[in-house]
Amino acid sequence: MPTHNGLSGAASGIGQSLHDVILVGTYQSQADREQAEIQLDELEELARTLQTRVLERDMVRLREPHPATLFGRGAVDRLATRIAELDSPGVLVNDELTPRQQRNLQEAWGTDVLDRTEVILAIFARRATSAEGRLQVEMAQLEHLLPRLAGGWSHLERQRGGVGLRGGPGETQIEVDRRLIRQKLKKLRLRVVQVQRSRATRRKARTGVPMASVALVGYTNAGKSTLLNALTHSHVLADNLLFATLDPTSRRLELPSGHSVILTDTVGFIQALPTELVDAFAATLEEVREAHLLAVIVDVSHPDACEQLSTVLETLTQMECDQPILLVASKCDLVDGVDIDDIVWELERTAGTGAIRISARAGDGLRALREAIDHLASEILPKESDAARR
Ligand SMILES: Nc1nc2c(ncn2[C@@H]2O[C@H](COP(=O)(O)OP(=O)(O)OP(=O)(O)O)[C@@H](O)[C@H]2O)c(=O)[nH]1
Ligand SMILES: [Mg+2]
Repeated sequence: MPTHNGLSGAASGIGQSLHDVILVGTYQSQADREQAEIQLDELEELARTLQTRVLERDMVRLREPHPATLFGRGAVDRLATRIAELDSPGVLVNDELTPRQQRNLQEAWGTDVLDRTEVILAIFARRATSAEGRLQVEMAQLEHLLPRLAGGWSHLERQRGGVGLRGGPGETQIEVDRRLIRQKLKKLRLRVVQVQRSRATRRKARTGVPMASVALVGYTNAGKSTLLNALTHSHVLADNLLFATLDPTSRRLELPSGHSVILTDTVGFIQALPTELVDAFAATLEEVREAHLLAVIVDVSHPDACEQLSTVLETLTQMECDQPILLVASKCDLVDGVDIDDIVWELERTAGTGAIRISARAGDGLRALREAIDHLASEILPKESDAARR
């Protein structure tokens, strides 16, 4: 169906019509099977956030990725049979697929196949409500789609008719789509630059009064928004969903010393965050880059807490963030006293710094957290005000 921007349906949204799905994960050897299962759990969480029904999970041993189909012939055939038995649900693959692999698998299985990046893009598309969020998501989706139109998607070609903005005779739907996407991307980029500028202006206005800024960063679902709410008596959305938060929210946080800081809740990170999203969300992520202090929130009740922390630290390094870090072990109410020491010790070793233990839900540890922020902010602030005076 043609959409408002003249692009054919498949080009304007990813995974819009998925209801039932099966999940397919890969592992290389028995040794990494357990880790692969945990990653597939995450894909299942992503699928749940996307409101699809997971019928089945499948694990394929992959010694070497096949260039044409990712999986070997045997696995492709076996899955084709199972997909037909299940009445052709969509397939979510927990790996990156090249445009060619994706096309071939869709043909072989006769159904929609999404890779992990596309699942995340689809969630962002569903969850983006603000004008800024929608703008960034649209840009990320189109950037992702552009190279995928090159090989010709049969379902795009079928949609030649009915698109109001069709080109001259001989121009295929794919060519029209490609041309429209490029034009649209150009406009979106300009608007994203405008958003970036107005965010920078707002930040500057805030820093007119020297006030330290603290960004809450962490893996998605770590408890950042719940913590912002608990610390500042706010009511931003906190939910057991991945990427509940896409837009940053800033609140003033009063500290024991009487000083205040600006506390900002931000979009969560995830392992292998699609680069399209990192690029498109540059304006939003600028809030993290520009903060004086990063409070890194880690959900200690998650079986993969330590890997999640590593992912967050790596993402921050990629974003060239080198601010001081305050490590916050969150959801401590969910873990037994004995186990928690081991987990926190491991987190501290990974981050190279001590952790504050909290439960935003029970309100535990929040005073200690305020004091720690106070202490770190007081080290930052005098320098800032000196700079402002000069
Ligand atoms: N038991 C318990 N649950 C918590 C705690 N903090 C957060 N949660 C729950 O964890 C889930 C995720 O919390 P959010 O605050 O939305 O997490 P987030 O880091 O903002 O997540 P995204 O915005 O999706 O990246 C929600 O269901 C919260 O109620 C806590 O201290 N204890
Ligand atoms: Mg949140």
